[in-house]
Amino acid sequence: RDIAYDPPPEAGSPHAGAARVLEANWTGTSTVPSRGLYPHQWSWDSAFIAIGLRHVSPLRAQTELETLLDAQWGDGRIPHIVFNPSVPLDAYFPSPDFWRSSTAGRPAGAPRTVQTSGIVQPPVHALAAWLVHRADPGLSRARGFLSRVYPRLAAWHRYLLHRRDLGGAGLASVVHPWEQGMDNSPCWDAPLHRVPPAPTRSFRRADLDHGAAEDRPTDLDYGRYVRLAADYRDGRYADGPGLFAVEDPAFNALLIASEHALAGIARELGATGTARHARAERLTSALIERMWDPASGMFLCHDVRAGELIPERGVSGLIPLLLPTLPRDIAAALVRTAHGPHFGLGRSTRLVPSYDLLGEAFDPHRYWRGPAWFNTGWLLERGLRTHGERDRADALREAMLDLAVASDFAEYVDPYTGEGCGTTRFSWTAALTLDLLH
Ligand code: 9YW
Repeated sequence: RDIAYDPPPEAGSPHAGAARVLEANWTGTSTVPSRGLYPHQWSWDSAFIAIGLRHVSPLRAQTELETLLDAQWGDGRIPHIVFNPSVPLDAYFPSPDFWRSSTAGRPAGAPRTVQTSGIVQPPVHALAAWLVHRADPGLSRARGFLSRVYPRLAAWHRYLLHRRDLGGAGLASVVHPWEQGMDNSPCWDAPLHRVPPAPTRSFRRADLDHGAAEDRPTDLDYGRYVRLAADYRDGRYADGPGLFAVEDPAFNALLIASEHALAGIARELGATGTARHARAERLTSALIERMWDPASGMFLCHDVRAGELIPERGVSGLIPLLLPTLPRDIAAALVRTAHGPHFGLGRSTRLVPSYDLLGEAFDPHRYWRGPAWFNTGWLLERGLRTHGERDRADALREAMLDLAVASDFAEYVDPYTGEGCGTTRFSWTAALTLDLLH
């Protein structure tokens, strides 16, 4: 008879519920963000998913990242979507025939065997790979996990730090709002204004088949997204000055955190990692110099085209709290801002909203214009813990666990009431719940 010294989680527990979501969204080689709305593999979703999956199956977590990295382009970029060939073309827009990665002479060394988008998403991958390794170092070593992923992750960071240094400050720029991952954040309104929208009748939005229109970006937003992506594609995904180039604090903070993780990976593989830590420090200084706004007590996005900070408070400006070597006064100011009137933690909100509660564009239900998301909550929770704010981190953790379970792992929630919005059984919500439970 089997003796279960380490009993499995109880059937009705949050742990079991979250694991079930990831099981249902697993395709055999990776995890879809959600079965209906997002039926392919997404880049930063996979990184967050791997961070949670490592507690259930380190093998699946490694495979998740390996599948994504198999779709890496020759120039080092990791595409934001890897398409599942068995999903019908009209299930998601923009589909592979829009991006044309594997046709038209394969731009910038796009892979031959899989179809992908041509833009990127935030670089959470090296951080995820390092955490996944540490969950089961024996398995990782036996499979040569780190030695296989390290050169790819290094090429990814090289791409971002060289080809994407569009502002010349040593930081990475995003060339599309989808790249930063917070699609319709009010931070993008000003720079997007320069982009002439593609006509609405030139594309069909599959997202509205699954999500309520008032919870999603508008048609005008979509017209601009389509125009920007089509221009980038038509320029064969060459990186240079375009209509939209923004340095974003969360994107760059995640790059810095991942650079520190790469140093850890390098050390594990017998190198020193010193140069990587040093680069991460240089990036941290550049981030502060370029995007810290003492008057707002947070980081702001830098519009590279206009050469100025964007005067909108988005949650991405709090995410650098994740960085352990942030100067003390900056970390303290970020903690105050998160718990002040603009984000309301510990006062009016249950989870950190994606945008300024007092901002003109605030809408508690519309996607990245106010609702609270679990990935940004998780990053902030880690940041609070890193800077010794245990009680506040515990409070945020409790709220996240409560709301994730109560909302059936919603994609995002109303920051005041915690009511679920968007889709349910969303993979990164389940994965990060698992991570918080460990
Ligand atoms: C879309 C998959 C992606 C996330 C993004 C989120 C959304 C795609 O879904 O974008 O169709 O709007 O904004 O961060 O990676 O979960």
